[in-house]
Amino acid sequence: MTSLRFIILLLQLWTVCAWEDYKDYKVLELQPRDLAQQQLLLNLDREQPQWDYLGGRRSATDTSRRVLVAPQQLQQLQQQLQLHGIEYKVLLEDLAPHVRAQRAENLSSKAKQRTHRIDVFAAFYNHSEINAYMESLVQLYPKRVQLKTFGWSYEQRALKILTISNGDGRRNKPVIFIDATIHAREWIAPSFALYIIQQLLEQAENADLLLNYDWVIMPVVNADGYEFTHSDSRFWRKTRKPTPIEEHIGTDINRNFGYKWGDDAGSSGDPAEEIYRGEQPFDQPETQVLRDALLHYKDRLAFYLSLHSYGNYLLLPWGHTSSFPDNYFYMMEIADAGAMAIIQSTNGIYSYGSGYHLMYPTSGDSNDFAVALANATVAITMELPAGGFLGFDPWVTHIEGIVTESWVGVRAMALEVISRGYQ
Ligand code: 0X9
Ligand code: ZN
Repeated sequence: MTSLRFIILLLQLWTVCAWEDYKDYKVLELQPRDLAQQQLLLNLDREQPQWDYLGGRRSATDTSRRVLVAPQQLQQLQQQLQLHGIEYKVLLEDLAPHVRAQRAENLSSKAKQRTHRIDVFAAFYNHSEINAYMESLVQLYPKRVQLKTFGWSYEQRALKILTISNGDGRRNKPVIFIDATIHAREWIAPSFALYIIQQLLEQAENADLLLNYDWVIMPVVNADGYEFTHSDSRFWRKTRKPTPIEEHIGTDINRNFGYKWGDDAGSSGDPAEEIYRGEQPFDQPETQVLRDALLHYKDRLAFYLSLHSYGNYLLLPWGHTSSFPDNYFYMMEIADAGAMAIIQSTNGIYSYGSGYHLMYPTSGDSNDFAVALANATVAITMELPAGGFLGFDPWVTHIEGIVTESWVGVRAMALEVISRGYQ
């Protein structure tokens, strides 16, 4: 064995050791009977941080909820469900083989690839692969692509933002700004960001999207968390910066923005929770980078789109209050164009409206910040479709279907923004 192969083997062994295998973690499918029970699950989700994602809906037509439960927490959850009369079944007895199979699918699919061009449909890529790919685009399209490191993550990963133009040399066009991977485990989001990049650079039919607008794309905001989902713990959501409580790591970037930060209805001050807002607004370097990037484009931000999963939603501001921004109906028309285009192409159903009303209150999220403090005319948080057992974990074989459908929606929304002219 050559020494290089030996080193690779050691590295592989090391990643296997670090890997959280989710042995005996169960996936429960809950069937709330009515709206009251759905609300109850949302409340339980808030009160009991150990049960992740009780409130999340898979799609408009599916009223069931799925939840990941650690072996030591199963009994307590079952008791709660029985107490409230909520029906459930055990969908998966042990998540470990599923996580293993998905990891194997992804690694073997990547091993087969021979070109430097990222094949979006063939695998999920980690942070360094995505950065390397963006670097290669600068070489390939020197007149159309700019890549800037806007800052570094807590663990010192370069946070890169790509600007795509049509190369006509016109400066300061209005901007369509897209970010992805604020939440680490939402793997379909960076894949979709990469697909959008390829559509804009490689497909001549999309030239209309670049005539009077530049596209600014940040595929991985939460670089440390995302890397951690590849190397250690597939369902990690937050950043990786320690909190004041030693056993709890990470902050939710989407509660860490400094507009209406700190409201208990839409975020948590408890580092144990998945929606922990941090000790101070913007105390996460990743939030600072996204803030600075949005402020950089402040007076030409025609459309801010934040890619998340899951649930098939186009969420508009506000998240922090039940009232609506001044141009809410303008934003609704943009969302309507996206939802209609998707239903016509695949029958996919998206719900759209204010995040507060459609999903749950959020305070300190990027969407509200973009509108309130970075003057975005339109801001939409797009919750892409669910996949896999938990919604965040589509199989590689499902990437193509999800990203091609989503592109139909994003293209239609961008065209709607463009046809109305930047206002
Ligand atoms: O909770 C979040 O941050 C987002 N959902 S996710 O499942 N991807 O975590 C929703 C953000 C919603 N934004 C507004 N309500 N404005
Ligand atoms: Zn998210």
